[in-house]
Amino acid sequence: MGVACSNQTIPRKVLLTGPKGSGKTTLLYYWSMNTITETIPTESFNIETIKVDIGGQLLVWDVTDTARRRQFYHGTDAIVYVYAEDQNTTQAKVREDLITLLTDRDLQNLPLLLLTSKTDISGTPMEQSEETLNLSSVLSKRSYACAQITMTDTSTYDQALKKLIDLFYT
Ligand SMILES: Nc1nc2c(ncn2[C@@H]2O[C@H](COP(=O)(O)OP(=O)(O)OP(=O)(O)O)[C@@H](O)[C@H]2O)c(=O)[nH]1
Ligand SMILES: [Mg+2]
Repeated sequence: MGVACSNQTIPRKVLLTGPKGSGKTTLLYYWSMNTITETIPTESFNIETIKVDIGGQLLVWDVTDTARRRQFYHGTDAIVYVYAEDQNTTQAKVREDLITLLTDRDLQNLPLLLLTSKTDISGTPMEQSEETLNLSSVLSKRSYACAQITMTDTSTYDQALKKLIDLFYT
């Protein structure tokens, strides 16, 4: 992947979550296999180990947005939240979900990567996303980064992975 990481043997646990159909599994399999694959809706979760340079590994849990999501939180080192604006996912719903997620006692103060997905469809300007979502209260004590991703330009997936790795060291 061409991403620098420290020489650690214990994989970092990453919780990859967000609304249904937002593109989480597409991203997970790209990070894992370096190719875009067809997906089916995730029933519960997917898990992949992603190797980064110099021996680092990420254990990424792709957990879809269900009432049972919480059982996957314990031991998480960083959160990746993927959302795409469409008829089913409004900014208000995303904000509400993010506040519930980020105020959970198992996830407080953990680094967050906030990804706006499917920008080939929505074209949401990323600079506005965290502001539009009005998340300052839950972002103030944590490292976070934002990015736009689209499966039509996989360099956006590579850049998102680099941002995730960087978050572990800020
Ligand atoms: N146009 C477009 N479609 C995308 C993009 N990313 C994913 N998709 C499509 O959106 C659909 C859902 O993608 P998934 O990766 O399965 O989404 P998910 O978030 O894992 O969905 P659940 O498992 O149901 O929560 C698939 O048909 C993908 O091919 C994108 O950037 N642009
Ligand atoms: Mg999925």
